[in-house]
Amino acid sequence: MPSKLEALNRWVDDVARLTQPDQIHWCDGSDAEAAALRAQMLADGTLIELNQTTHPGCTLHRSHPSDVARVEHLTLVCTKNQADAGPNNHWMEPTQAHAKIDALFAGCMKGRTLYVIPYCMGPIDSPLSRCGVEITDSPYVVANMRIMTRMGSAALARIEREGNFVKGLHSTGELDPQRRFIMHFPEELTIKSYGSGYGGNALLGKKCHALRIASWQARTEGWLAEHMLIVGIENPQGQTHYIAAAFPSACGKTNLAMLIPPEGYRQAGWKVWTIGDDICWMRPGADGRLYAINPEAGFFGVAPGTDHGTNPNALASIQRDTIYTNVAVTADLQPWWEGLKEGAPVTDWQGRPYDPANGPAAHPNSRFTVSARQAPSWSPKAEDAQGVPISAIVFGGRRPSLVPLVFEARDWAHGVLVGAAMGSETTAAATGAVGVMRRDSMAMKPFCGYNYGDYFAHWLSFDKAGAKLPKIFHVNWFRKGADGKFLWPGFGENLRVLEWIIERCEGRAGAQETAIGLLPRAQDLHTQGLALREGALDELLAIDLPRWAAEVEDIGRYLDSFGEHTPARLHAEQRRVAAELASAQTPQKRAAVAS
Ligand code: OXD
Ligand code: MN
Repeated sequence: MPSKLEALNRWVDDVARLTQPDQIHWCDGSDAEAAALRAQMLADGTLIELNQTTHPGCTLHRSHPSDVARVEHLTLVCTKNQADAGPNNHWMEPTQAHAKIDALFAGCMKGRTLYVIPYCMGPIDSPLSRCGVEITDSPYVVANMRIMTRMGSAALARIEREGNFVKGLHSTGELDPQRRFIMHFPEELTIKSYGSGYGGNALLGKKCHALRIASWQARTEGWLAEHMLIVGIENPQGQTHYIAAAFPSACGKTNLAMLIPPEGYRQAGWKVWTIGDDICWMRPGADGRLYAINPEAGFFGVAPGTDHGTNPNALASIQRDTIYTNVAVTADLQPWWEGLKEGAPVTDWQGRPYDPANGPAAHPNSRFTVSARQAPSWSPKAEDAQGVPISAIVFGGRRPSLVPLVFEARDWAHGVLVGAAMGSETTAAATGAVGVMRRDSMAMKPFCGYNYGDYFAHWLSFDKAGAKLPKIFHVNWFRKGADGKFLWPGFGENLRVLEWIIERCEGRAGAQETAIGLLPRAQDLHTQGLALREGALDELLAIDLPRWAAEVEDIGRYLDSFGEHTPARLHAEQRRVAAELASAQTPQKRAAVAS
């Protein structure tokens, strides 16, 4: 028997009976296995070898042009009761959903190999980690899962020891958008994904397991599975604070996780340590603090925009042993994308001679898959079985107007409201219109595996006796001036905002109380050596009271959309902020402020 775990063998047998593969391969995660798969994919054109002198070990995969992003409208959460999935998810009744997708799986692996991938999300020996098994007919998925997770024999041994695992069944099928579904059955800890080879739809350890299924598991087990980067900021005194930050897809999580301090900060001894760039699992420790692990072992990052100026650490990480997907290539087969200052594209992401009339050379959601250990800023603490203690939680989105550069929530309940109210412009990480403002609570809109109202209640439940919770902040790197240009330079300079956040956590930095939370005054931020336009900082820290009142009213309507699932505590918090805004706008208050 391939595994000592009867339930696992039985499931693999059942799937093989349904999908009828020519062969079954149990992945051990070894170098020899990876080399053999790579050779096979190079031979059949699934992978193209890039320039091995400049980019040793790097390959390129071109996906089907209709299969380049997550498909939220085809992603379903299938719970017995629709209310448990909530209005934030597309839903189908489980029996009907299994029947629908199993009909697609029937016979789909004829002529193909069925790969069994045992994997562990998180350090292999961590009590916070959870395991799964993905069955797929895509060797590209196997190669990516080997980078993104702890995959192979050690994971299988843990699964056999624990006796339970998340089941993920995937087939690329015909890559037909009409025959594509990404289904989740949280009550059965099961995922079924058909018809897409794209990362978020096909690497089932990532969004499907580590967020949608894990958020459900986390609710029942008392922890949090979040769409957050984890970064360690070491000050010149050698103390490191860990920050977990939630931003929607393609809003700079990878850049923030790998930030390079501005020159003056570097000279003073500031260092930045990367734990994770996309997913964070957090659990209260014995001392009441929240401890976090990155369940992933690699980065599946957005390539366009990555350059020496924006993210030198990411660029350094992807010079070797990287799988590129849907980037363009130069004449000498080096990977290329918009925003990369060196080289020029000759072949676009679809393999056509590059012609600007066809649009960008690299797909806007083209990606690199690389081991986290290759980042110069990688922290060995990423392997710590106990996780790292979180000092601050940061929420943020793309808000061209209204939302200031940074503010602090008064307390945990206010912070949960701030996270729930998060909004952002949509990006190319999912199919659909780009640049449309939508609410994306805790950046989990596409990833929360259950009713958002219940999720807000779960967040609130951490505020209990003995808890030493992180402070919660909101940032906005994307604020624009009247000329349409960004007011804040972003990237490495964001450390100045993180510094204020850390000093607030240590009780050292000043702030002013406002109706929406605590804001730094200009003198509370260190702006030495920062070239900001005249008046930019005032604009970045200003609060437009009437527009904020309208925003908070809209947040109230949004909370109502989850009906009785929205906790009363959150409604109360929204009403409190609305009342503070109303009183801040009264003439008496204005006079008091002016005097
Ligand atoms: C991702 C996403 O790939 O959020 O991380 O889409
Ligand atoms: Mn993401």
